[in-house]
Amino acid sequence: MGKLVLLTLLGAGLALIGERLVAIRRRTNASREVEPVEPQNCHLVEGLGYGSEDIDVLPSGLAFISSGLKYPGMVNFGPDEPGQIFLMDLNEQNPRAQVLNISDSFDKASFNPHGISTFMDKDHTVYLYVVNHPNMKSTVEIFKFEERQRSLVHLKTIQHKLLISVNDIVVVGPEQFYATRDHYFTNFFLTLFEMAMELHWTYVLFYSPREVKVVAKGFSSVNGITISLDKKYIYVADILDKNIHVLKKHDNWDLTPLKVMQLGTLVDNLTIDPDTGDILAGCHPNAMKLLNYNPEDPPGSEVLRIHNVLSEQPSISTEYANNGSVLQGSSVAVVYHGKLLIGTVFHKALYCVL
Ligand SMILES: [Ca+2]
Ligand SMILES: [Ca+2]
Repeated sequence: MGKLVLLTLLGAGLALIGERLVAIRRRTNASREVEPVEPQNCHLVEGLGYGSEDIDVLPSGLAFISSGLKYPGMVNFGPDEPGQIFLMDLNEQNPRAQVLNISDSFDKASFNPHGISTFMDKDHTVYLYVVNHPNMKSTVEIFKFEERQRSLVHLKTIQHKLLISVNDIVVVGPEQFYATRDHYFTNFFLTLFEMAMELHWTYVLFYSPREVKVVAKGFSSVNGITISLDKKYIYVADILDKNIHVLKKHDNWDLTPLKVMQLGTLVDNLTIDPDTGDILAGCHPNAMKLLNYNPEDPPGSEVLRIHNVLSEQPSISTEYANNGSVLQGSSVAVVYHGKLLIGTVFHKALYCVL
């Protein structure tokens, strides 16, 4: 009798594991190949070979780029050096990526930049907020941008017990931001369990010096976040559920769900076209290739544009798609008056004139 129970339990356990493995393959689009969509006028950006996970552009056309992310489960081809922030002026004919100096008061040796967001105050001073993972923890670093010196002055490190596994942020006021938590568990194997069991335990947080609160929850793995041009709506990507959530922002900073757009691809960071308000989404067409990296069959890249986001029927078009022969693991795309810049988790960056 004991043996029979044991065998039944073993069989049930194996069936569950098998079923979950199939679910992981489905969730990561493990058998998907992309159809190429490649604009004519593109070239790889010199000097940006080791990742450009997130990009944020000022209204003036200056683009900040976070580079050199080290993230559990993700390959890294860079030298064993700390991460950096680069700057590109998208007004230039042939924009170059230039590394920004960081003030000595900041611990540069453990700098591991991830999501970023810029903020301009009333006197036009520019601040760059950076999600940092020093020793795999999560902090938010506030820098002041010195345009003439092309440098960043470190002002403050923000830590909080709810700022865990932070992926991206969007700054909405001085020291006020929304942040996304992409995993519930911090242990790598437990995060795999979390993914396999399709737990929806991640959230969006609002942070201010006075108040820190969870403002939206129930996501599988919430990743990129940005704000609409009119500042009334917050857009967040749930990478494992392959969708973008539109949330209404209230005066007390609470968010309420408005709608969800399914995209069928694993959505990473989100940005806004300043001319149209469209969302640009950096996506992973096949995340299994990203997690299980094989140089013979590398992960591809995909950039989607969501038009008329707030209308009844938003439409979706593909701005860029490549099987990894040119660009691997696209995580973000920005547009600035007819120019397109695409960043990746650990690979190169591509600049196109549309
Ligand atoms: Ca961002
Ligand atoms: Ca991200």
